[in-house]
Amino acid sequence: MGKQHSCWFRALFLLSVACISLPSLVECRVRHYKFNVVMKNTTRLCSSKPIVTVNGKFPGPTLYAREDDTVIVKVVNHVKYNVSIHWHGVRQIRTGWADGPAYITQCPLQTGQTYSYNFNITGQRGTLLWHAHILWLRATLHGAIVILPKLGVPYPFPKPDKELVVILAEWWKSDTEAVINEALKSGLAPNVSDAHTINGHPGPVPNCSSQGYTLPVEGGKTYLLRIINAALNEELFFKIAKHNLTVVEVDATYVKPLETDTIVIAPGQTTNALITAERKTGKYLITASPFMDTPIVATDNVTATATLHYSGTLASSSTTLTIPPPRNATSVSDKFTNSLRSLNSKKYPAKVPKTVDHKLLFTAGLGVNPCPTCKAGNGSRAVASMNNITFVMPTIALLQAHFFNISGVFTTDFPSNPPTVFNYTGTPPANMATKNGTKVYRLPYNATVELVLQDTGMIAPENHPIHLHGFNFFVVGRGLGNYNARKDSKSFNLVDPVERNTVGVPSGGWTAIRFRADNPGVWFLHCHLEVHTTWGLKMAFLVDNGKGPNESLLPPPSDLPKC
Ligand SMILES: *[C@@H]1O[C@H](CO)[C@@H](O)[C@H](O)[C@H]1NC(C)=O
Ligand SMILES: *[C@@H]1O[C@H](CO)[C@@H](O)[C@H](O)[C@H]1NC(C)=O
Ligand SMILES: *[C@@H]1O[C@H](CO)[C@@H](O)[C@H](O)[C@H]1NC(C)=O
Ligand SMILES: *[C@@H]1O[C@H](CO)[C@@H](O)[C@H](O)[C@H]1NC(C)=O
Ligand SMILES: *[C@@H]1O[C@H](CO)[C@@H](O)[C@H](O)[C@H]1NC(C)=O
Ligand SMILES: *[C@@H]1O[C@H](CO)[C@@H](O)[C@H](O)[C@H]1NC(C)=O
Ligand SMILES: *[C@@H]1O[C@H](CO)[C@@H](O)[C@H](O)[C@H]1NC(C)=O
Ligand SMILES: *[C@@H]1O[C@H](CO)[C@@H](O)[C@H](O)[C@H]1NC(C)=O
Ligand SMILES: *[C@@H]1O[C@H](CO)[C@@H](O)[C@H](O)[C@H]1NC(C)=O
Ligand SMILES: *[C@@H]1O[C@H](CO)[C@@H](O)[C@H](O)[C@H]1NC(C)=O
Ligand SMILES: *[C@@H]1O[C@H](CO)[C@@H](O)[C@H](O)[C@H]1NC(C)=O
Ligand SMILES: *[C@@H]1O[C@H](CO)[C@@H](O)[C@H](O)[C@H]1NC(C)=O
Ligand SMILES: [Cu+2]
Repeated sequence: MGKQHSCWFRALFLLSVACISLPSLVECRVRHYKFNVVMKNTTRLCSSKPIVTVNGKFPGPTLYAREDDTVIVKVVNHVKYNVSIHWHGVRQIRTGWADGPAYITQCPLQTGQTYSYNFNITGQRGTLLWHAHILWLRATLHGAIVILPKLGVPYPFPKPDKELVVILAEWWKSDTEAVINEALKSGLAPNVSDAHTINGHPGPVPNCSSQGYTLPVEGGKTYLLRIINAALNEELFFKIAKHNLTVVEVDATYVKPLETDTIVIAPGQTTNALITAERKTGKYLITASPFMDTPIVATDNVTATATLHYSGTLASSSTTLTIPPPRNATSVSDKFTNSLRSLNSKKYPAKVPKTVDHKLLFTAGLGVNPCPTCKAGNGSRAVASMNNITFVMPTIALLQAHFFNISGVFTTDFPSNPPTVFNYTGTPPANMATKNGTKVYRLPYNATVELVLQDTGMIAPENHPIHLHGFNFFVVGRGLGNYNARKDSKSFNLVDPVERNTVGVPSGGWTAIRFRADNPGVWFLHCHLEVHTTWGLKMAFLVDNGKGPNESLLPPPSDLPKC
């Protein structure tokens, strides 16, 4: 493991007390990384454009750590944009200052500024991702986080011969900031991407020498694919010709092994799957294609392709093909989603809250507000909201305002239920206007929360992958239509529901999650389709400090960027 060596040597040179004693001399408990945010001219789809990258790489560098390690990432911003980085899914217990969403937990790093994200990885192992959490920079500013189990602790599944990171993303020929700015001006939806990518490559493109990414395998061996959806706006189907995948983990939590020929993965989600190279020889097509079951919502319909290439197979031999599901294959998505279960073993129990202190129902959907300057939108603009509140970004971070008692930045009156009851999944009301606000929902330390996320038919019903910062949650229920507390709560799974940090609210339906508010701070909850986040589908929970030791938010680091 070259990574750990370099980590050890670096730690030695820095004379930090970073490394633990013998016998694991090459093991490092403090992992130092340096992220230089720089522009890089990159060629994809046969055209070159400058993109924002970490260390000139697309996708960015993989961050390796072990459970219980300390991670210190020194980020230096060399580009013209304001930047912040989020460690998606890392719980950040008491260290909200290192979470990353701009204006929620920190002010961004302005050009020339440096900030060291310093956090521990506690009680988590598996695959997560890091990504920019400001503007649309996430399109190219992202990479994998690989958290290995503690030294000497095995996986609860057969040890793979090798591990491979597979990052799915979207590529625009244009500059992505130009794409979203154009949309905000017009009031309409932004242009869809021009290609999907697998580890940075779209696959063969007409008139282009690009052949797509190659995953090399040896016959008979087993591989752990660490699959990440880093796309901005699209849920994806992922498939490999003539090979099944056995899912063993999602969002860095172990699941009961699930064998499938297709996985569904939303932006922000991660999936670890075992694949056995049981074909001995040949080349097999790998596809990443969009899942979208709302007919009027445009998607990038270009399937990204890569090749599973057995060693010893001639480059000239033909590739065994596979047909990806159609973009409206709800049944494929439902089957996969409904089959996921927590491993819930003795060693990795599912600690589902059995009683609930705060029962919440949040609608998640779109809306239409007036916009006199939006010519293309006929004087109105598409927006999005939760419980009819279109979240307005503050100009200083909520966490700062909370910690330093700065008033006037946010209010704590985010509604626990929709302010107006209507047939959420029926014909939407004629008035689709929303209300602006910077509102949070306040929770005492250690409170248990049940949150039902209810899709609405405003403009159109749509699947929303909702991401919660600072916590994992259990997905205890899911259904179509309007959530009916009396009837639907009876069928909740409180035994082995899947534990995640990002969950899809089905189009025209609802999802119920439970979590324990055992992490003090301010935690963002938002749709992980970047277009919906931009339009305002976001809010935050404010979790108070507890009374005991180790139950308070730590003070901010001295290099925390200022607004
Ligand atoms: C990067 O690409 C742009 C065109 O997109 C070009 O104008 C510029 O000269 C290139 N820069 C470098 C260093 O190649
Ligand atoms: C990380 O854990 C170590 C060891 O328990 C502790 O000393 C340190 O303060 C923690 N760091 C943060 C940022 O919480
Ligand atoms: C968006 O698409 C339209 C139509 O294809 C095109 O004219 C426009 O230039 C695109 N916008 C950007 C920012 O690429
Ligand atoms: C590819 O090149 C051919 C001939 O040069 C041209 O006719 C065709 O339009 C090009 N296709 C694309 C997608 O650019
Ligand atoms: C793949 O898994 C499915 C179950 O999802 C099973 O029906 C099928 O037989 C398996 N195919 C192969 C090639 O193992
Ligand atoms: C993608 O496919 C859907 C239907 O399958 C279609 O409505 C939509 O226009 C297509 N998008 C583009 C950009 O071609
Ligand atoms: C999916 O879309 C196709 C047209 O693109 C349509 O024929 C088919 O009925 C749709 N399937 C579902 C399940 O809606
Ligand atoms: C809502 O906030 C947006 C900025 O986020 C602003 O453009 C708009 O005018 C506001 N609308 C109202 C009714 O205040
Ligand atoms: C809501 O609308 C749906 C679709 O039109 C309809 O089937 C359902 O009966 C309505 N529910 C109520 C409570 O009115
Ligand atoms: C949302 O708020 C707007 C502005 O106050 C109001 O006009 C609209 O009726 C509300 N809609 C719902 C569904 O609560
Ligand atoms: C949190 O609440 C649970 C009961 O819901 C209790 O067992 C536990 O001790 C509490 N933890 C703390 C740190 O207060
Ligand atoms: C960058 O962030 C600072 C601090 O929040 C802000 O004042 C400034 O306007 C931002 N710059 C841009 C270009 O948005
Ligand atoms: Cu959404």
